[in-house]
Amino acid sequence: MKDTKQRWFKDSKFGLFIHWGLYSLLAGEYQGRKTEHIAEWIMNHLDIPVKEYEKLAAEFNPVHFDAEYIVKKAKSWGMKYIVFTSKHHDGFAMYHSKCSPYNIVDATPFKRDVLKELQLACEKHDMRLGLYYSQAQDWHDPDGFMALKDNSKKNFQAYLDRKCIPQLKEILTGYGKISLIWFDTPMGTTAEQSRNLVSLVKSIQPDCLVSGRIGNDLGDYMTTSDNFIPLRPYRGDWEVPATLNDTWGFNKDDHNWKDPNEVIRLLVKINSRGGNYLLNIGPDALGRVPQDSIRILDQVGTYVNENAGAIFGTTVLAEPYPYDLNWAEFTHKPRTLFIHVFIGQKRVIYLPNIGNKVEKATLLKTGEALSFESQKDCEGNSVIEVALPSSLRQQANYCVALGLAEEGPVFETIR
Ligand code: JFZ
Repeated sequence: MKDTKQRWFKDSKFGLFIHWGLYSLLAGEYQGRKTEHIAEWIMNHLDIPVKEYEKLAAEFNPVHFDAEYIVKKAKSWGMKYIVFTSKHHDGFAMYHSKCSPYNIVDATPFKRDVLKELQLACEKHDMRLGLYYSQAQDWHDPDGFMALKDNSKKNFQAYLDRKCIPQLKEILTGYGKISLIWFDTPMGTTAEQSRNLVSLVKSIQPDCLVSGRIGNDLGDYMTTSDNFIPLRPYRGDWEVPATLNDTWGFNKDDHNWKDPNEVIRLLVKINSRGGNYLLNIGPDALGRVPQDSIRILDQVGTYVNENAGAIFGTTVLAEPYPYDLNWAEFTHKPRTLFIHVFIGQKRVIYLPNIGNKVEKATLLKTGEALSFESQKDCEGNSVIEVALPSSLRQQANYCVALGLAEEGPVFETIR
């Protein structure tokens, strides 16, 4: 079982992923050709030669980047940690690296160490900072792996020694407390190489977590496949990395934004199963966060703030609710069941198989008491019915808290 043994990770529930790099400048299109894939992979998918891609650095001048704005926004959305791409597969360091001039300070007209800015903003606003670092794929270094290409002639260890390890040392020593390193796509990394990278991280910052994608079954917690949620409660600590549209890095043509209500539901679903939701934004070439991302996350944040008590500090139910519902998700604290309702037009909440004695029902965001009845249905199963005030009938996305008499099981199994 993967266990971070760290309270902050278990309690976080919601974090912000930031994919930002030279690819953001291309925004999904290079010399009139568009990528059909995730935008940060454009160099690979469109076969842009290193010497060509490198030239992007000279144009990278994201004057609107504002670390404090992003951190304050994340805080306002209820997020507890940020994971920033310090180096993605393209090999470009988004901080002032001393071991590779291919970095945002030395290679761009911008010359600002955005990681330093992010660190300071996180410290100022009490936000945890984690760093994505692409340890295996590096499309800039001749010995770094590149997916979908021939890697057979590469000396991967030489790349690790020359770039990956020195850069990890830099990001773990120069930017304050780093709460986690988000390794990714381990590809051909051997078990020994993975173990060595983990040891390196822990030797510099013992409390720094390592993501599941270090490979070889290592890592402090499980990272699901992108945008995928385990069906059953997964024992141990885990996280779902997810997008708001269909790309991580900015793509000007991707308007397939998720409905904010769907995002709220995904968050609660993931939390109810014990996971954290690491939700992505992809700033553009000028460092601006897409307005659609802000719009969606502002709405999600409203739900999170109004119902924080039903999200943070919740624990996974020993037994999930035995029926598949299309209108609700449940979270739980000792002696309290939270019913998150996601569809409108409901007159009552009718739930069979509540085994525990219900003592009270309240609308969480206002504290308003709701009338309810506990009965037996014709088959002898316990049923609870909560009356919803007419003011709620047009609404979706609210949470009803049921106070329970006992700490024991909440639900009855289906007999
Ligand atoms: C990886 C990256 O390649 C991608 O650019 C992005 O950073 C994302 C968060 O992580 O993408 C993956 C990695 C693994 C799987 C899918 C996408 N996987 O195992 O299914």
